[in-house]
Amino acid sequence: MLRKILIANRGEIALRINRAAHELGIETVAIFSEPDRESLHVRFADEAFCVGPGPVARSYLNIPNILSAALISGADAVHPGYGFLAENARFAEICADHGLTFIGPAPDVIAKMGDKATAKALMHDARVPTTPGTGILSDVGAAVHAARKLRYPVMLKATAGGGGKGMRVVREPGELEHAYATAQAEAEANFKDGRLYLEKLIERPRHIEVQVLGDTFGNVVHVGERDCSVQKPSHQKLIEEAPASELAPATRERLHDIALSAARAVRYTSAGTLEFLVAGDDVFFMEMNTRIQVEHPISEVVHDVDLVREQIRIASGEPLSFAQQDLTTRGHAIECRINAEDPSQNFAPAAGTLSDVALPGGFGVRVDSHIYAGLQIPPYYDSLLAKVVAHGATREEAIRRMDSALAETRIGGVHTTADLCRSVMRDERFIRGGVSIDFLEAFAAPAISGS
Ligand code: MV4
Repeated sequence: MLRKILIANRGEIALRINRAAHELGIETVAIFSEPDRESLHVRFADEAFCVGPGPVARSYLNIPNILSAALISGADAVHPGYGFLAENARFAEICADHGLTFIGPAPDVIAKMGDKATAKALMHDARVPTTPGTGILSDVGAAVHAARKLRYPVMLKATAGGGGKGMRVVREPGELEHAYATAQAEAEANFKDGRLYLEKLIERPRHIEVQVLGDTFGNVVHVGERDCSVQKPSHQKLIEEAPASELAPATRERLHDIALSAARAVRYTSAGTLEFLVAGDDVFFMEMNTRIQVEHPISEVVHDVDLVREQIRIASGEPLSFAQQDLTTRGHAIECRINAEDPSQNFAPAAGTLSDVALPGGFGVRVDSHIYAGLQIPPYYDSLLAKVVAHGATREEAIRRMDSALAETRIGGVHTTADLCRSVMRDERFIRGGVSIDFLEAFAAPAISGS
């Protein structure tokens, strides 16, 4: 087993990793930026190193400083969490070059999945269903030709993208030239890679993803699916649930089988997520995330599996602690992300100092959070304050439990998404289940327009 893990992250996920490591008897090393000096992730770790000032490029993305902290502390492994360096293949490689175990998949798998057109081609070859579309487009002429063949509406996507940047819906031929130019410019500006590809637009799909785990002995299991259709206009998830509701049993089984073949095709190790667009009984591979995800706790509570512990075990060269047939799905779980942002201002991040803080608890409620009264929210990082997870025997029970948990939640000093999440728990379309990715846009429109 590993002896000492450097946690290359901050906030709630750094606490989550710290707990899993300590439970396994593994020592931890925190890193922090200057404004994060008083953070809980620093206080709870066995050692901590300042890696630079607030801006991420100078601290949490500063590879030389993070590596120095790892080597000086004598850590034997690095857990990247999510965001920051979690899907940076070069960082994973540099860790290995310095004798540090990167707690995640192999660098070449991260790189392949990071390039969306490559990932899609790879998955297509592995007989995973993908959205009808093209490879990399040579120019706008190729796009015009391909769009005519696919038939409108279509979607332009940046191969370096993911998460919505450099993406354009094109409903008719007259819009294509402008969409191509702006998507390319956006991708070039954000990723220094303007290459685009084209897909048939899937209308009103749901975003359903499958959690997988692979060990170094070739064992691959799935830990069920999550429905993450309730997303902000920026494509950031707000509410997730496990299992997905209103999914035909045969479609669910097919989704799981597809995810397993996909993970096996790349000899996947560690925790990963395969994202799909689901429309009726049709399933299309979208992308694979080669990290632990924000919403992993809902899969943990319905399957009674500690995904971060499994990541650490796998990186230590241990086999998975269970087989597929040992897993059962028990009840239903929902996660609400409580962010420091103002839903009425198009989810603008709200910096400030937290005054009153009271987080919910009780039977079937789990809260993953790093906040306390008096904490200053720095402007440099993502705005997640707390993940509230409600687990119930049924979806109805989980929704009611979440509603009470959110009613208990008091966070003063900044705007948060708690009230918006509570309104969703009381929305009849959400309660009915199976909403598509367009749900929140329509739901939040009155709040966003201020009426
Ligand atoms: C799509 C799509 C419809 N058709 N692809 C959004 C982020 C990026 N990962 C891919 N995304 C989409 N790809 C085709 N062919 C719709 C989306 C999409 C979306 C997907 C999941 C969750 C929320 C979304 C919001 C808008 C668009």
